[in-house]
Amino acid sequence: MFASAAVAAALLCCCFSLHPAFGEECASRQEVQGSLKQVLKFLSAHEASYLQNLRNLKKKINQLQSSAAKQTAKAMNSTCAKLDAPANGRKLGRSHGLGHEVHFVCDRGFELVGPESRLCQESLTWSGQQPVCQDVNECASSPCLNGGTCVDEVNQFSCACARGWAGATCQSPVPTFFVTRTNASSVMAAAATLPAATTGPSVRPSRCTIVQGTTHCTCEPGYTISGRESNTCVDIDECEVFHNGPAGRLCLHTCVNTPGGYRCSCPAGYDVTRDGRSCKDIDECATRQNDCTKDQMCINTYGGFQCVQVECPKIPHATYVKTSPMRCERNPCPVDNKSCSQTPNSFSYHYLSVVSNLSAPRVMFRVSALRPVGDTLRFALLGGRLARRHFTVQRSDRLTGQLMLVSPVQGPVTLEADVEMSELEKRAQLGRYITKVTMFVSQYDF
Ligand SMILES: [Ca+2]
Ligand SMILES: [Ca+2]
Repeated sequence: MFASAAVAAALLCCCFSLHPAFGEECASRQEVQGSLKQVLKFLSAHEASYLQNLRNLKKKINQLQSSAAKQTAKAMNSTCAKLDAPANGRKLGRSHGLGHEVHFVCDRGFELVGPESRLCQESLTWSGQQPVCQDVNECASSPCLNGGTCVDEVNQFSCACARGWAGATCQSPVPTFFVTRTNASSVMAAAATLPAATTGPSVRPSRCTIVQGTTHCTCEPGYTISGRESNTCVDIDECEVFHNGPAGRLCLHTCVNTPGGYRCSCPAGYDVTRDGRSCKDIDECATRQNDCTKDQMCINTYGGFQCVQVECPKIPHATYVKTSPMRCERNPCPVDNKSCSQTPNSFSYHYLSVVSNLSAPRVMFRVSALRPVGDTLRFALLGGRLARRHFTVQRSDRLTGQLMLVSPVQGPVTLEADVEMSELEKRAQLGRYITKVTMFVSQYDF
């Protein structure tokens, strides 16, 4: 401002000097030159300061630019340290980059202790603590009765029963066998005079003691008094004695009597449980005891396993492409091709493993529309007579249909049911989605 005012004053003086009429009032030529010189000097100083300011500004902008570039490079290369999945669990999310989150889930029978997810923070450290998958303590409810000790196992428990009790939860008393006799003298000799032929693993001598003139003869556990003189003990056939007793079956599958005891055996594909009475399916898929190829999926079933391979259906007017191991989606239809647009939009595949004779009715599977379009959803059961004999499809809420088992099934058998979900808008079909459910029913009730 000051500079432009000075220049204007100088120019005015100049102008007046060029008009002789004002000659006397105007400054002399020398004075004008002096003024102009001063103005030029002033302008040069101002120019220098202006240029200096520009240089400073440019420098600052450069600094800002390079620091922003550094930040970007840092953000692009920045990752948090690799995180491991917890033992007996999984980690979801592979990116360890700044701002990314990973999630944790535990295998069946384990519960997560710690945060469900962790975030890669700006400090390039993960938020929170690493969670652990803790074995769910099935013993927490004290399931073992009559002084039994509970042993927590993965996904189950077993009971170590106190003496005199048996059963999965030590619920059954083990009877003790003894007789009381009064003829003391002959009993004491009994063990020594047993004929050799009657001894063996199933026949043992009894043990008798006299208490206040009364003789008590007892046998080892698993044996009972026998013989005219109560001088022998014979093996108890527990399989016979406890056959369908009040405490239930002694063995879930087959009972094998042994001298002084018994054991339970299980069919192929099962292991005897730790309590010795039940059978537990062997998970061939988890233990690599299967021969499925790498293109196939191993489905564990009760008493066995199945290798399955999802192949997209071949139906007229449409082609399908596999979008995940268990799902096929229709390729886009040509415009105005009604035959194509009426074919199902997708096929999803699900495999269920169940035991024989499951009680019915029972919900086996649910199909839901996540983001429905249109005004109506319709659910229906497709499939043959066998499917209709055992299944029905019901709606459980506005967006969900459920496949119900309506009658118990005796295996071994494989049942298939197709659940169709249709989306409609003013009765016009917008889309059809088929869920193919395959149910592997085992031979046994376990
Ligand atoms: Ca026995
Ligand atoms: Ca199995």
